[in-house]
Amino acid sequence: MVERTLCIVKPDAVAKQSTGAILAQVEQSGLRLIACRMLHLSKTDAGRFYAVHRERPFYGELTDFMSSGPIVVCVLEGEGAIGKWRDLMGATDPAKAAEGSIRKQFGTNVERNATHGSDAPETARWEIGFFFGEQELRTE
Ligand code: 3AN
Repeated sequence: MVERTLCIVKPDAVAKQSTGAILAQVEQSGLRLIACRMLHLSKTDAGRFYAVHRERPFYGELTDFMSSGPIVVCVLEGEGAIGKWRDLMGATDPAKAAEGSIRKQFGTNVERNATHGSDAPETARWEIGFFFGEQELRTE
């Protein structure tokens, strides 16, 4: 099934000038970039985006980090895009991520792990709608 998923290049990877290298690997994997934008989240917006994690002990640090600098948000499309992008990213903790995965190559630790990817079709829809309007997602 052709799916869409949200990809975020997080502040650590943008600051290290790794955005281009990461997006090149995304395109080489066969996933298609259908929308892309750089922006700087406020702490409030980072809190809204990660609201599902608000009870977790790392919520404050995570939202501080995600609002600490610019991010690049992209929508990826392709056959099984949600799982494919998560496989390409690797495990949440870069130390445990597979060799060659994005988080292994570009991540530092469980918080500064270079990228985000949606984990299911409903979350993908919600996360894409958080950043993009219909006009930006048109492919014809
Ligand atoms: P994933 O992004 O791989 O789906 P989740 O959903 O467990 O991982 O966590 C959401 C985000 O919260 C992760 N991308 C990560 O940056 C951050 N996070 C997870 N665990 C921790 C932790 N122990 N300390 C700091 N940040 C964390």
